[in-house]
Amino acid sequence: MNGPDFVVVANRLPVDLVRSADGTQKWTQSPGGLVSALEPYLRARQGAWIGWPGVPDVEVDAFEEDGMLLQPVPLTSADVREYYEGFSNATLWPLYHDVVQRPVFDRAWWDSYVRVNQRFADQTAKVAGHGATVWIQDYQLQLVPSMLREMRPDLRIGFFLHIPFPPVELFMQMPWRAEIVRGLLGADLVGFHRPGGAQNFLWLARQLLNLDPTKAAVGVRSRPGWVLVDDRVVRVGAFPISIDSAGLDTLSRRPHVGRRATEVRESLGHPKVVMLGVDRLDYTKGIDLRLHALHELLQEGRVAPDDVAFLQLATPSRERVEHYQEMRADIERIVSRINGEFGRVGRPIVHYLHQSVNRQELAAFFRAADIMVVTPLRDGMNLVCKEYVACRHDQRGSLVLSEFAGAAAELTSAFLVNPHDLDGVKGALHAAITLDEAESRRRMRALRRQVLTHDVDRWARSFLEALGPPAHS
Ligand code: GDG
Repeated sequence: MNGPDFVVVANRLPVDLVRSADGTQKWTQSPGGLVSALEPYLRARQGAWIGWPGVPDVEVDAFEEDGMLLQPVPLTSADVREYYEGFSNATLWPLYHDVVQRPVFDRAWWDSYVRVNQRFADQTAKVAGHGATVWIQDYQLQLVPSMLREMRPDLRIGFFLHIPFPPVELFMQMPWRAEIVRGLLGADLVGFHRPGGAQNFLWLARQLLNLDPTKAAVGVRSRPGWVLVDDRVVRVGAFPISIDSAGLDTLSRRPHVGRRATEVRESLGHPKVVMLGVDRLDYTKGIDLRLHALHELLQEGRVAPDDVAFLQLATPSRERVEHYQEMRADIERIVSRINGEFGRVGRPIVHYLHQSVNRQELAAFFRAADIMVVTPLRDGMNLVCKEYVACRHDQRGSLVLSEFAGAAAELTSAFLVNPHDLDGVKGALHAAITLDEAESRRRMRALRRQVLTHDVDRWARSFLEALGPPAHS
């Protein structure tokens, strides 16, 4: 029998291996937008998902779940340290996010990145059926397309980058810049969130590899650029990702979510205005600067302490990477400063949760919030702002959104801010607080039109259509 016809390759499997204290292990679902978007394709075409199970130093066999083959790729503790925490999260992540932190260029980490990418490519080459479509995800696996093509020229290979692709001046700092561009060009289609990323990449193909890519402007889900590599056409396009908009809309309408939203507002002390931030605790997300903006508004008396509560959910993330430890301390310091100066007994201003909550609770937070504050210094897309909009079927609530999130290009009815401009952020928060209801509804209606008609299924469909039918059909 031929193997799977549609293969997703990602750093993580859609399930996590969890080990209990007694040594037993079990799989738990780690549902994310990507899994639900790709599930229909995985089911319709004998599908497989290749990825790391999330625990180092274990060998686990492939297994089937709901008609999909899950193929674990093992990582040792050293791989996790060097390939994942090192090269992926302390080199590529800061470099691609405009050098918000200084990227570390470590040769041993690069070697590990190459080795682990080869391991993913080897597993994929073994699993994929003849002529199958393989969709490789994200910055951890940028060398897999060319490694895989080398072994399996029969495959149709797509690659999608979930984080921003940086300006060329920044990318040029990378010691292994040509290797990465060559790695990506193993794909038939390389996808980015924004046309700018695609254009930067095409420019680098010329500059670093002496190729002759197209120069015309790349469209959104249309007019991809292309470049000829060894007589092969590689297309390069923009495919902005989204969320399961209808699913969240339905969840947010459930009575228990509404009741919980009311309870949350009560627990926050019934303020006039509830502000909300939801992020992985990451230095790109600008959590500290939104708190600084709030702090100054309180200091200046433009916002009264009794009128406002700020709920900040900061999900633990990459806790062993040093940059993340420093940033956590900074954020926690500003939270206590605000509460120390402006809180009262039983009534803090900032309610800070360093934990994750389930989807229903998150939907209740979205429904409870008058103002959603999303201020990343750089973000490939940012799904949280779209999730907030999808949950506001009551057409209430305002969104304050950084211009440097990919989503800003689509959510133009938000209060768009430059997160580096603290006065601008304060102005936008103040404007959102004092906005009249008719204008607020007008903006939310426009945001909902965009989010409900551009969902994650449209993203997956547009990418896979551009990638074309399986190579064997
Ligand atoms: C990368 C890119 C791009 C967060 N806390 C909880 C929770 N979340 C969910 C959110 C949202 C997701 O995590 C975060 O997605 P973002 O897009 O905001 O950010 P990254 O994790 O950095 O994602 C980004 C994305 O890839 C997709 O391409 O948009 O630019 O950086 O869905 O809701 N979910 C639950 N509990 C939590 O505590 N259930």
